[in-house]
Amino acid sequence: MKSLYSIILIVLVAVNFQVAKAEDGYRLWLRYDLVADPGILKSYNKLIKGWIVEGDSPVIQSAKKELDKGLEGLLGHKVQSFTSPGGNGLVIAGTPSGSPVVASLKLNDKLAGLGQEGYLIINTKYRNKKVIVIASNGDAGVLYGVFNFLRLLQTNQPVKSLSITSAPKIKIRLLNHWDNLDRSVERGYAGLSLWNWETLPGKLDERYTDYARANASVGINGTVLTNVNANALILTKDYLLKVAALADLFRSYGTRVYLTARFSAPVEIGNLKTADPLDPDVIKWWKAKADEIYSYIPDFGGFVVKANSEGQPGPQDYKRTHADGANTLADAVGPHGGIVMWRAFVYDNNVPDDRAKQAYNEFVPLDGKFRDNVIIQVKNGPVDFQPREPFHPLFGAMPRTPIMPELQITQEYLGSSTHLVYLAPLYEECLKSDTYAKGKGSFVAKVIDGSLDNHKLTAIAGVANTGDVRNWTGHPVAQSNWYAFGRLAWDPYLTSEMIADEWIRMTFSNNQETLRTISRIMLDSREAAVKYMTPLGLHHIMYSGHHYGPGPWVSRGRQDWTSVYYHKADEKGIGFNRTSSGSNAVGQYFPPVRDLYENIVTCPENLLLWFHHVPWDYKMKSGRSLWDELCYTYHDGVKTVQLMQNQWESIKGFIDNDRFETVKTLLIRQERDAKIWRDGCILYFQTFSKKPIPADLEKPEHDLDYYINHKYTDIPGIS
Ligand code: BDP
Repeated sequence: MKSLYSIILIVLVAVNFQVAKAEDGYRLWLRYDLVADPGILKSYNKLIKGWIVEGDSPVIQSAKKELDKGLEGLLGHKVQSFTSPGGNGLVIAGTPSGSPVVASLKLNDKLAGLGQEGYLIINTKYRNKKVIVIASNGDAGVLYGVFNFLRLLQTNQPVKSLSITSAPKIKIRLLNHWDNLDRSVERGYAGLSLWNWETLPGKLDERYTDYARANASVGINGTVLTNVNANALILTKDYLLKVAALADLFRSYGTRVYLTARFSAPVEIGNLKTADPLDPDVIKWWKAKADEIYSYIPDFGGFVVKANSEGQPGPQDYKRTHADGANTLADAVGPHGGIVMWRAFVYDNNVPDDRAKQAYNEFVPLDGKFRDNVIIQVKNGPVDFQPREPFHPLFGAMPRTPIMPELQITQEYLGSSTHLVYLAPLYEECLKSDTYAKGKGSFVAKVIDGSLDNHKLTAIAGVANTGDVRNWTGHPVAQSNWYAFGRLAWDPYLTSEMIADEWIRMTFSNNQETLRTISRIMLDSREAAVKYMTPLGLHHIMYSGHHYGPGPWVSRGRQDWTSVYYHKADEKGIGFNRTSSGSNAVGQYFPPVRDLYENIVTCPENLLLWFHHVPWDYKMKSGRSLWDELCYTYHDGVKTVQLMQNQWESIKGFIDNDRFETVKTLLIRQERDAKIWRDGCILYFQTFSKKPIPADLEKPEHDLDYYINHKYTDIPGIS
């Protein structure tokens, strides 16, 4: 009998082991597996004997659940919860108002200035016993503190003498979902929308909770559920009740819900004859709609609006300005505490001399004309989420108006969910750009955290890369872009290296060699993509139907949707002259940035063709001609992908096989596609330069026609 039990036990343990080892990526960076290093595990077990979290609010309940789950997984056994403190080694979490124990620690001085979301984590003594305290002024801060504490354990940091204070530098930190009501996702490459409108409000999928947990773990506190190309139906009662069900759930993780508003909604669902923002009936309609929304969702965050852009309706249809439009909506949600995020990604039906200038031209004259609860949402660069763009000239140029950046997490122009591209360096490049708006040190990060122009309303948005595929983002490493966005939204001064380090430790392993290798791959990946797609400042040369592969030859249709409009290659040279002798887009930047870009000698080479039309035999800093440099840079990009493949191979056996094989397979495709980009572009540009590809470089495998006609059969969302 005994041996039968032993066999059953062994089988159970083995099955368990298998389950623990199977890594489908669903758990993201919140895996909470047993701490692998025995010494570190021992030290944690010595220091952590139990926990006590006082308070009853839904957010505090979430904090309790997370701490319980996290500690059990990481320490390998259930860690006892207490109702009153007594012994050594308790983790105490709460607010002074909700937790008598935290109140008795008299932390008010230390908590002052941390707001409702900031927190501190310290080792201290309670009635002479050693404890770890996670305290905040607000419940959300307690939850964020708990996640930070668990992160310390997940990343194997010492927790013996903690003295952490952390508070978000940006108030509203949002994911923007470009999700449609039929569950398709615009520029989504990870399956269907997370929001199952069909089964809402009745069924609350477990995924909604895990989504909210993931967001809260990095401090994301808002989610815009719907596509910027909006459908007015979302503002009808039936849909609003579904939204309310999500809002109720997300609230317990400190997350507010926002929606996109279709400007013509008063006509489409309100039966009005006009959507003119100054029409009294339209004003009344928006107010009533806002009142209705707040009756279902008392903490509704507000609206995101894409107006008069790419065919979307807007105030200009009625000869009104963006400010008129934004203010009408702002007046409707304002009394309830809501905001309007009005997008500056605009371009009308008349093709401008330079699309890159349009947002600045339309918005700068409106500075100071928006209500206090309006914030202007500006893409990181002046064209459209390209692999590399200079920072948007609107940053710093509207001092009397709050400005928020919109970053793209989904990899629309960066290989969708097939290419491994870690985006933190792209975000960081923008955030750390110096606008010189108020002299040296006027970084984009300072514009958006409100410190440069003294704004209280601050926000940041990332276009989400999530979907209903099991691992949320398709490519396992694409999860890091969601993570990195959240971390930078909390603190735009963090570095890509730090963020990658945390994410790899939590997602893959704390093993030094593995960590170093994955980190190297990730940190090199964005530059590699720029090099094999759009080197030296080239941009918008992707295929037109999908944005996955190359299409420098695209020349038909609306001019500013073609590639030839942007690269302007001819027998003389290549690049868009945006200097004072061209479109003068450089004039939208403050000096000395303007002068830096204006001068071909000082213009950074990685933006050269963004700002200059450059002769093919222009001598580059390397001593090579522009043509040769272009060829070498394209080749460098492919070489980096090959190096990434070798590096990945070296960690075989050090991480789970599932994710190892998935990434390996995707890297093979990435190499293939990088070559398609490289060879397609080089062959096409060669028809203008009429110069040979340098002799030491690998020759293209096919002729230009092959690349022009290439069809992908294995890329999500592309057929
Ligand atoms: C472009 C996308 C398009 C979006 C648009 C936007 O291709 O799908 O609707 O941005 O941001 O990059 O409005």
